Amino acid sequence: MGGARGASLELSASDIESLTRQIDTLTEIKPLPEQEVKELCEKCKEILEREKNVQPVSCPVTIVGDVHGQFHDLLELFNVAGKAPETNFLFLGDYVDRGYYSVETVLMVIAMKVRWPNRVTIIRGNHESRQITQVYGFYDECLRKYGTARVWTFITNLFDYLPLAACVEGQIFTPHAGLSPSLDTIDHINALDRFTEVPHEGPICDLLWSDPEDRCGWGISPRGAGYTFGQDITEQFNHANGLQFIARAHQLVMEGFNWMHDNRVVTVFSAPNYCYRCGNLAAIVEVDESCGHAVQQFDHAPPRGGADAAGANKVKRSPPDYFV
Ligand SMILES: [Mn+2]
Repeated sequence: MGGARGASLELSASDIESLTRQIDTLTEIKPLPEQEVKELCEKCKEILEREKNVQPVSCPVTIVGDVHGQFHDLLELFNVAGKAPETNFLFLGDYVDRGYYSVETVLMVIAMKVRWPNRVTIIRGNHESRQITQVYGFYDECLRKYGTARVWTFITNLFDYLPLAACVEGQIFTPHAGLSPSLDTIDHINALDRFTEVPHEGPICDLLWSDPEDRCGWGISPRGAGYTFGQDITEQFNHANGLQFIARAHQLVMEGFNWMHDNRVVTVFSAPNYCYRCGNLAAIVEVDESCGHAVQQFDHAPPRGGADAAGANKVKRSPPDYFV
C-alpha cells in the first residue's frame, strides 16, 4: 500500500477492505476482535482530533437521536433512512448503555465515521463517559463480551475526542441535550477545551445534560446535571447565532420527536420501544439539499427472542419521568 505517512487520513485499499469487512461483521451482530477495536479507535481519534467542538455539517443529512445499544433498531433505522454513504448521517450521541448491544452500536458508528469521515458526523452524549457507562451497562457488556475491560478503555478514551455539538449549514444547531447559561454563542463553544471526561458542571456538562422546558428562563434540572431552559433562552441563542432551530436528543418522547418553544427546538429520539418496554415510536430528521426538514417515524425491529420477548413488545407501559 505504501502511501505517504504524512497524509495519514487517506484510506488505503486495505483500510477500505478492513472497514467494509468490519461493518459487515457488525451488521451480522458479531463482535470485532479486541486488536481491531483498538486500531479502529486510534484511527477515529485521529479524525476527531481535527474536528471542531461544534462541527460544521452540510446538507443533505439525516439527524439521529439516542440509540442506546438497541442495535437491531439501528439496522431498522438504516432500512428507513438508507445507508451510508448514500445517506449522510449526524448522530447526536448516547450510542451506549441501557440496550444489550452497546458494543456493536458504538463500533458501528465509529467504523462508519472512519470509513466516510466527511459523510458521517458523531458527537458526544452524556452517556459517552467513563462514569456513566460504569453504571448503565456498557462497562458490564464489554466485560461480558471480551472478558476484560480493555475494549471499554479504548472506546471511552475515544469518547474524549468527540465534538460537543454540530451545526447544519449554520442553520440547525445540534447538541446532544441543550444550552448553557455560560455559553451565548457557537464561537464560545468552539473556544472550550473539550478533550476530557465529561465534567460534573459547567458549559460542557450543560450541552450534554440540559433540557428545554415550558417555563421561561433557566431552571434547576431534576436530573442533577445541566439546566432547564425556556423559550426566551432558545430565542435569544437562535437569534444571536443566526439559527433556524435547535435539534437535540436526550429525552424519551413517545412519538419519537417533539417540537417545543414555538418550533425553535425539536427533540429527536431514535430508540423505539426504549429499554424494550416503553412502547414509544422512534424518529429521525431528514434535512434535504435545500435545508428543508422532514421527520420520519419508525417502530422497533421485529422481536427476535422467544415468546417472552414477543409478548413484552406488546405491553405498553408508562415511562418513568426522566431518563438520562
Ligand atoms: Mn442523553
